[in-house]
Amino acid sequence: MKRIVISHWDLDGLAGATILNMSMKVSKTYLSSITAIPRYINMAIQNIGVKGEIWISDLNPQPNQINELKSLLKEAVDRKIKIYWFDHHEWDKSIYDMLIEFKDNIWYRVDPNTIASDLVARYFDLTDDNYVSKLLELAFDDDYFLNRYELTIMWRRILRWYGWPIRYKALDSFIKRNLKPIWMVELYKREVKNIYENMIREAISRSDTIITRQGLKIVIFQDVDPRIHPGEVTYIAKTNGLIADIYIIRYPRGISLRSDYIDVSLIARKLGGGGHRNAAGIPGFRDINSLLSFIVSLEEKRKLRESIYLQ
Ligand SMILES: [Mn+2]
Repeated sequence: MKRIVISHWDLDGLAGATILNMSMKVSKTYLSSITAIPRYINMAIQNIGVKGEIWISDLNPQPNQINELKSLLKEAVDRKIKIYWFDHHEWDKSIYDMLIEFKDNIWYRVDPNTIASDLVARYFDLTDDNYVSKLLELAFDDDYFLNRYELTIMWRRILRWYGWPIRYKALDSFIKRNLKPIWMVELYKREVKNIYENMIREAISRSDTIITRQGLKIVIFQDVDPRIHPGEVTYIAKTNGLIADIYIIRYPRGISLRSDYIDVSLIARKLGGGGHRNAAGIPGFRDINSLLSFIVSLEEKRKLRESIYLQ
């Protein structure tokens, strides 16, 4: 029986994929982005053939992928392939509704109060394992943007900077229980650190500030290089006194939304994306004007104010 892992490529995703590889015999691991979920599920199904398992971690299915996912799940049922899915992003209700008819074939655990790799570790009862707890600490540090360790920042930047081959190389090091391989440290010092920090400063210098009629302050970072992490731009902007209610980071292939107290996942979900309350994204969406008018319409309906939360 073949077992395939599909996981996100960031630290939480890599940690989840690592724990799955440590806990079971895995024939193949695919690292994926949110938009590529259906493509990799399809590849996994073709690769397995008949009878097997697909384990997914740290990836949230998008409402616009529903039809594609539904036909893939039907194929998985026909081929006796069972799916296990761990995630910590908010899933749209339409996804849960679609999954009902597949309840014998798909097992999922979605808990926005933690990270996906923590759910995986708990499933395999590995949270007390020394190496696993270090891995989880790193993933928490990245996902909650605590930045307590320089190692977190190094990995976050390296994983964004170099793309797929380096992400697989990182996974390989993690599976070999090496969280700080020399190749990564050298690459970071030689090629990433300075250029990355310059790019963040440059993105901040080109930002636009908009204040809506109701007084909502929105900062837009236009055309940001995809290698720059949205949390880092926002974090450094805030440190420099650029304070806003909502931050919009516009990438060549999508938009990221950040806020300290407004539920931006509400905005993202309505426009075909998703995420968390204070960090969400809309893959493939770039139309700032319609995004702004949508935010204003929510604000006028007082939806955004109702979403304001205190932590
Ligand atoms: Mn992730």
